[in-house]
Amino acid sequence: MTKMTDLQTPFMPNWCPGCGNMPLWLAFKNAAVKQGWDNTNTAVVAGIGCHGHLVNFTKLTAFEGLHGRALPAATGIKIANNSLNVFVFTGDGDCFGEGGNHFIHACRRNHNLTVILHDNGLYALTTGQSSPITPHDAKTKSTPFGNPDEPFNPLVMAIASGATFVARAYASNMAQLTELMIKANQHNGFSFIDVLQPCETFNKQFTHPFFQENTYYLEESYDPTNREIALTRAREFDLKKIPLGIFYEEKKPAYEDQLGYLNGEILYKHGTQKRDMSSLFAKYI
Ligand SMILES: Cc1ncc(C[n+]2csc(CCOP(=O)(O)OP(=O)(O)O)c2C)c(N)n1
Repeated sequence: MTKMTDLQTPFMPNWCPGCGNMPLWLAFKNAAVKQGWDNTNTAVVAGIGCHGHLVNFTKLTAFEGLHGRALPAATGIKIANNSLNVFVFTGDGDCFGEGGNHFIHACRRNHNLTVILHDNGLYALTTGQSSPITPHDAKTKSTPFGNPDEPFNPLVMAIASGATFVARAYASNMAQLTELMIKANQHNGFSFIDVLQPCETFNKQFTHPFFQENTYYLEESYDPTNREIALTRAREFDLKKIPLGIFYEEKKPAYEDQLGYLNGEILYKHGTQKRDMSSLFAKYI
């Protein structure tokens, strides 16, 4: 059983007032308490950015590496110990800018990871430059005359690249986000939640009122098993009517299930054969 106090560290969040990281973090901790995630069974990996501070405020086994490189670190952790729940907390800059290449391949390989995108539509920690998710024409610190780039659609990227659980949420709908995080974690394979969140300080477009007015949940009758329909619904992001919910779900073996040499064992416990390498080294040294 995990208690809220078990997840506490000596550090208090230093996010700006109103930051969407706060409800996202609380939703995650609520999920951890419900599911019994603790530092013996769960690892969290974060990218670099305001979102990455989450690992300092959450007492779970954690790793924060280089900007954009959360996914390769998480992939290594999961392959080494397939019994762990592995969560990746990443920003829209971290995931699709610096880490874009890692994202498409982690989706393609269907690694059994739960990836949570803190989607505030810009680079927050470095004070508000455009990211690959910033809408076309948006004025940011690095695009004062309007963004000339076209943005990626995170859900379309995930579905097209091979992710097998793809969802969108709004950070302040905490109860729904908690349930979604639990479902995403229970999914066997690459699960991705695009969490829309405001950056009150630098993003004057994506505010709390904006998300409250312009988001709605996919219909109860929506069938997430059809990839073509999922792609069509994912493209519905027209800033006036943004659907939330589970867009796509596919049952398929995860990468880690297919490592035949492990015979179902955990890699770090797998018997290591000691080999004498001295004659090989002697050839080169
Ligand atoms: C390789 C590299 N490039 C750039 C930076 C500078 N940098 C640090 S955080 C950051 C922006 C992070 O934005 P995002 O991933 O969207 O996270 P947020 O701060 O919005 O949570 C950048 C560009 C860096 N640390 N490393």
